[in-house]
Amino acid sequence: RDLIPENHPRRESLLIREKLVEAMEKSILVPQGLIAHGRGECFDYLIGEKTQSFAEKAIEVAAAMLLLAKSPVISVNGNMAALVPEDLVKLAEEANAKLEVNLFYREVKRERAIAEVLYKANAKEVLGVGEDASATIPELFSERRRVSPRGIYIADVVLLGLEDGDRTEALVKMGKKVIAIDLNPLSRTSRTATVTIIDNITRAIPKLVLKVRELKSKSRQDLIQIVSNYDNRKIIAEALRYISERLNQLSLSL
Ligand code: PTJ
Repeated sequence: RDLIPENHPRRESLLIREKLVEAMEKSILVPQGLIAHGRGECFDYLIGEKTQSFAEKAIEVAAAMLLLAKSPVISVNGNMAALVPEDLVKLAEEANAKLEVNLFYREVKRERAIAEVLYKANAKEVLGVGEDASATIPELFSERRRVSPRGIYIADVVLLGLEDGDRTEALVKMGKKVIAIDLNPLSRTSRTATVTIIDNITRAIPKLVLKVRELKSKSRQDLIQIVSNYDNRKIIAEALRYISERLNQLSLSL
């Protein structure tokens, strides 16, 4: 951290890397999480490291969907806990959602470390730790299949970030609505989710908190209206077009 100069043009991005390395040292993050983040950084470059309009639209729909849900759950993995623990807790509070630890590389030590980070950030309850993850998502073979019977198992809306495609597919097959935050518009998660926020979790989660707060005053009818005309394929197509047009512009300006 001390080795990163104050005026380094990419200081913020480098500090995020430091956060991830620290989280890895505390067993919150797996080394594979660093690699996943690197892939994300590359896509973030391509979208200009800003929340673009395709993400703003998805954030609005996601906020309305969370407010309309009966049992919304925020699924937390190592990368999310390392980067945005306070905002995840705020989001859970604002949207009246539960927080559940769900890991691809599941280990009790990691589950506990992640729950501890969330409790430190003022979480009231964290599901999915140890014996609590006693229910099983059908047709899923990774450790992500183990979920809380009080949380993801009975949820109607699940928000997740940095995910492998298998669980998203399995959750959708169970009839759940899935809100995914993924910088890669081409990933299976992005293409399978009900709503895909193509943005960095470090920007998307705080923006989602604000949007939920803003939409809370709307009527149920207004919220249904926001959700009803949404087409996720259009959002993904918009992101891909944005990237290709941006690269085209950049190639002309060299
Ligand atoms: O903590 P665990 O055990 O659950 O493991 C988590 C990882 C991330 C290691 C695991 O889920 C994994 O291997 O994920 P993938 O299949 O690499 O997918 C991660 C996706 O998240 C990729 O499409 C990345 O582009 C994207 N991504 C990476 N960093 C960010 C991101 N999306 C949003 N914000 C980011 N900061």
